[in-house]
Amino acid sequence: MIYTITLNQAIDKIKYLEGNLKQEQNNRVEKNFIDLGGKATHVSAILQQLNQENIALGFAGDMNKEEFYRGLELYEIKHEYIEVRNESVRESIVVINNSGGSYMITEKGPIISKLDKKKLSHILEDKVEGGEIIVIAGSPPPTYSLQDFRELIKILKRNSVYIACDVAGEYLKAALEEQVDFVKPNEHEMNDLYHGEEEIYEKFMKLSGRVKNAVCSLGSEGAMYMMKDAIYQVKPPKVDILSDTGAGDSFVGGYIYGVSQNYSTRDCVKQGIIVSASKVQHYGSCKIDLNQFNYIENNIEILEVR
Ligand code: TA6
Repeated sequence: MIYTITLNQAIDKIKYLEGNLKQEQNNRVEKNFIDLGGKATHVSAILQQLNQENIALGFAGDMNKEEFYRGLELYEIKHEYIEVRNESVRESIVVINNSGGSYMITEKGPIISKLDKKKLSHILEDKVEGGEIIVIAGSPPPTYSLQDFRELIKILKRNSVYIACDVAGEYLKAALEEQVDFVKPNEHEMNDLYHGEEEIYEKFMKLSGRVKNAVCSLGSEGAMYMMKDAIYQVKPPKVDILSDTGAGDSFVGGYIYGVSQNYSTRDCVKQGIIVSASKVQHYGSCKIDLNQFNYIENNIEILEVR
């Protein structure tokens, strides 16, 4: 089984503008979408669309749970979220310029009690078995400390499971120290991890020496991975980008699908690129279309960059 853990769930409110966002002006919305938010929940939505069984776990406020659950039903996601009483699932406002480019404005999220933290630990202790895959992704809520995060990983490591983490900042550092199996920083998160002036490739070589499987996502330029001392970049073909929101999460969904199918690292990265290049052709945060996969796969470029 694949479990996804979103510690801080979100609902995405996507506003596609008539023009480009301007300060001190009334920016008119041309199209309005509501979609599931939350990085690991997006992984669940992608796995569902790829017909790969999985269960979504995490915390979700109970005040607006109907709206959140509607999104889960839309993607037929099986879930066991812990409902946080008298708190709301946070909103992530995504503003998309008419001529491309987007802005994301995300709320902090709920206060998680010690009791609710324990509930998640018990679910994982009861459910997770050896050989399974766990994806933890997204920013934890304000009261979910680094120590809580480390303890969560330690519980998972008691079973020989594959732990994938798509987290940033201090949580990424903690994930590396706790020796998870997979991380996927983007360029910004790589530069946050390694402050020096060296090339992104040099930084990626350092990262690859600290974790079994590392990918650095490069937006529309694809993603890079390391294999036998060489660094490869997997580049998608140019496609019409409607929204890049959730592209990184979709990459993780495709990569994890590859892991579940025992693909090679190269093919896991390719699967991630195919899925994310489909996602950006949709306004929604985690919508893909399998009919787009063939064109993308037949026009992917794999370059040895180091
Ligand atoms: O990566 C896109 C996205 O998942 C948005 O859909 C929004 O939910 C946001 O990121 C949540 O990110 P965070 O890091 O705050 O968990």
